[in-house]
Amino acid sequence: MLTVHHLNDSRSQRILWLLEELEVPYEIKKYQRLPTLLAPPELLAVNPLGKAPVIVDGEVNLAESGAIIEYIMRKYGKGKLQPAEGTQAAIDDLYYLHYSEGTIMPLFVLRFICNAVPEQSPWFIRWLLSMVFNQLSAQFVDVEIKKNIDMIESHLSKKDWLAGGSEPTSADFSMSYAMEIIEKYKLGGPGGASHAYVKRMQARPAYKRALERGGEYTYALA
Ligand SMILES: N[C@@H](CCC(=O)N[C@@H](CS)C(=O)NCC(=O)O)C(=O)O
Repeated sequence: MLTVHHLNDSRSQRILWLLEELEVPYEIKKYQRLPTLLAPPELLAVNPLGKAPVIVDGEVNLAESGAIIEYIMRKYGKGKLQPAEGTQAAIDDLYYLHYSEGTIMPLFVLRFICNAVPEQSPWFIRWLLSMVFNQLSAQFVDVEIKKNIDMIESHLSKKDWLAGGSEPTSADFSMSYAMEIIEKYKLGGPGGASHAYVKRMQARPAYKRALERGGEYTYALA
C-alpha cells in the first residue's frame, strides 16, 4: 500500500487531501516538527533531503509535492479530477501545479526567514538585524508577494477552482498550502476570492477526512 511520510503542519497535507479525493487507500507515517520547526532527523532515512512530503509506493520513493501529485494522478487518477487535454483549463492546471513550489512558496519561505533571523539572533544585535531584514523584506519580498496575491485574487474572482471546473484538480492540491498561508495571515484582504476559495476547499468531505487522518494542522481555519 502507498505510504505518505507526513509532517505535522506541512505541505504533506496536500497529498492526504488528494488521496482522499481519489479514494486511494494509503497509510501514513507521521513525523513531528522539532521546536526549531525543522523536520526530525528520522525523515532523512526516507529521503536524502529529509523533508515532507515523501511517498513510498512499492519500489517507488518520491519526494517533491508537484512530482508526487503528478505521479498519483497518472497512476491512480483514472481521468478523475483532470481537465480535458487541449483546453485552457489544462493550461491553468499545469501553470498552478508548478507555480506553487516554483514561485509563491519560495517567497513565503523568504519572508519567514526575514522574520526568523532577527528573532533568533543575540539580543544586542537584534534591533539592527530587525531594521535590516524588515527593510529587505519590505523592499524586495513583500512587493513580490503582493503582486502574486493580486494575480491569484484576480484569477479566482472568475473561478471556483484554479483550473475553472466544478471540482479541484492538481493545481488546487498543489496550491492548497499556499492558499491556506494567505488565509491564515490575512494576506488576501477581507472578503477576497482567496478566502472564499479556502472555505470551499476546507468544506469538502475529502479535505475533512484528510484532516482527521493527518492530525495537527493549524491552517484549517476558514
Ligand atoms: N518543494 C518541496 C518542499 C519540501 C519542504 O520544504 N517541506 C517542508 C514542510 S512544509 C519541510 O519538510 N520542512 C522541514 C525542514 O525543512 O526540515 C515540496 O514541495 O515537497
